[in-house]
Amino acid sequence: MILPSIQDPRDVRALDFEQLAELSAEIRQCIIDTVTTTGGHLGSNLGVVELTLALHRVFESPRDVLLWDTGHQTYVHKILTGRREQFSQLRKRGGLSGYPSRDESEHDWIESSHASTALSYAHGLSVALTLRKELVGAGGTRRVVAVVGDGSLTGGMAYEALNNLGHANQRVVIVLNDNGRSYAPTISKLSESLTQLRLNQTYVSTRESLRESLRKIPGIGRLAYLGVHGFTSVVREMVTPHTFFENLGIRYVGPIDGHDIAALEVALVNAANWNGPILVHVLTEKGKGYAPAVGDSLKLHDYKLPAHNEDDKPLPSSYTETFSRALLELAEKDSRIVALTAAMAGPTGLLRFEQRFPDRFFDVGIAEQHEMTAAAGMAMGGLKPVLCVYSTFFSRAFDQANLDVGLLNLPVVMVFDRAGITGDDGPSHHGILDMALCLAIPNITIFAPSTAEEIPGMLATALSLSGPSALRFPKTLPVKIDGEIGTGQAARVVQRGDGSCCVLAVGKMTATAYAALSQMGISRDRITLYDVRVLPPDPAMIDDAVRHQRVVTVEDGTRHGGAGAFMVSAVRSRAQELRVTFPTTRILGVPRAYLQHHKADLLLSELGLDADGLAAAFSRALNDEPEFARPLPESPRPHYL
Ligand SMILES: Cc1ncc(C[n+]2csc(CCOP(=O)(O)OP(=O)(O)O)c2C)c(N)n1
Repeated sequence: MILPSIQDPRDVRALDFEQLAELSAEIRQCIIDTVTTTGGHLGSNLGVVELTLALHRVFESPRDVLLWDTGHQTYVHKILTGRREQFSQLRKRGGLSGYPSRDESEHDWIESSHASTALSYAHGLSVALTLRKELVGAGGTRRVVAVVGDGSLTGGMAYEALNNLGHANQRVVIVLNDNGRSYAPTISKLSESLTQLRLNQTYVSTRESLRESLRKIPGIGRLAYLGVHGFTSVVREMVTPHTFFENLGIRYVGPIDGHDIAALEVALVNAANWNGPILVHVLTEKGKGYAPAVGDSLKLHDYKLPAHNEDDKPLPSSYTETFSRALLELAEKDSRIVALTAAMAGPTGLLRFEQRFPDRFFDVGIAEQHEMTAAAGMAMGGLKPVLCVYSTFFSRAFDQANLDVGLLNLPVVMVFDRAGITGDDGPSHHGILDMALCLAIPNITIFAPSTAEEIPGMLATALSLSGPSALRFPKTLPVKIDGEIGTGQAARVVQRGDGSCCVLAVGKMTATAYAALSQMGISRDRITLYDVRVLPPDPAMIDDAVRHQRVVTVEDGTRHGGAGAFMVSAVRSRAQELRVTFPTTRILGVPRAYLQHHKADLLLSELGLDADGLAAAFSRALNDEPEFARPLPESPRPHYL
């Protein structure tokens, strides 16, 4: 075994190619063993084993800055940078994050995990190192390297950065890790032409004959035989990707076999010496070495533990699945309904729609901003667009939702899956801002189903509106609550109390609040519980809340500027209008903090947002005891260059 001796990237520089092949196999096994028990990005990481080894052999991290776009493909990097022993604790509380983390290692620079940012960070860091006279060629010896997937290259930010890097001639090595896929095959013309290059028989045979002739030249040896310059100049004349990048001012090299460490090293060494931005196009196989991943196009990306929810095939009763079926049913009856996704058709429940209505389904690439404004255009043209996105990625498209959709009052239905605290993926993936962001859009109607059964009616109502709407639901499996399903935009009384306290619960927190009441003995009779269902809130509910002595709001999003704050403000305004005494108010929700990775249920319980926590909070409210402040999780971020 070689792997146990790898404590630091320097250790891999000492190995020969035979040992590297052995190490690659060991790393793959380690990743398979771990990820099939912890869940995580299996396919993406198995594809970059050799690439990561080559990068750490050619560049000297952390002196050279290695940036990983999205960061879901950094397991090998973690294993090589002193974290092998903690790797079994991947995505577990107190264990390694599933993304790069500055808290974990000085080898990790960025941790955004929303795609398409690395090239912009690279530009900024390269500028900073230039001004500090530390960049190679600018008086120093350091380099900036950004690895970006072909999927992440479909995002607008990546193009903005390419444009800027090329124009500024800023010295950065860009490694395009092209496996032809994001979750599903990558949707972009550029990707298509990259794929053609991969499949181009003339190119392949030319490359082979070139390799053969090089091999035969005495004294040149393996490096020249693998040298990129020779055959890329031939390729350059034949196929298009280089023109795309070079017209932007970025030197193009490739494509290089991403599983051939020697070839990668030659290409990277050459690129490191290029005085300007240069892109090394590397072909990798997603899921390499794990047959079930290679064979399954959708599971390839993300390995979900069977005990949880196999995301791409949602369980029959999940919110996503209920939405998926409801959309299909409505779309059968109304041909104006179209659906959009930003490269996540499977996880957002659109596969069925795509199959049934291929002409009405649009995968726009990892491009949420464009997705939103494209939906606006479709609505303007008389269609009824349903735009599906994870709650966390909606933040990307806020400006477009506000000004391109909202300002024009266009009937776009935005569907936010994975709303609320999501868990294992950590701070960047919690869906805790969508409510606060949407409430800032003056004319939007937001539907928050408390149970999956609410979804079909809410979706139908949303599609009947003449302006924008949002439907937000969580990943967790739904629960049932007593009583009828709500209708239209009305709130729903779940339980009527004696006027002491009115609890206004949003979405899935209604069930938690209901469970809390059952723990409260006779004091539960003092509480009225509402399933808020829609925001801005039902005026009848606010009128009723005003007549209570106390109002407590509960949500699984930020409590600052979220649904609770909005409803409390409505209660106060109404009390003023009616000239009655304000009820005392409390807002329960997610504090202002970056919440680290942990199981969603456990995070909610730490925040006092489980049934026990809510029962205690309701009792404190009834007794007029102060709500105690919970210590906020710290998120220290070291700064280094
Ligand atoms: C803004 C944004 N939207 C969606 C996602 C979800 N997501 C995570 S990885 C991924 C696919 C990335 O594809 P690629 O960059 O080609 O990497 P690969 O996994 O194929 O190596 C997507 C869509 C994200 N991280 N960020």
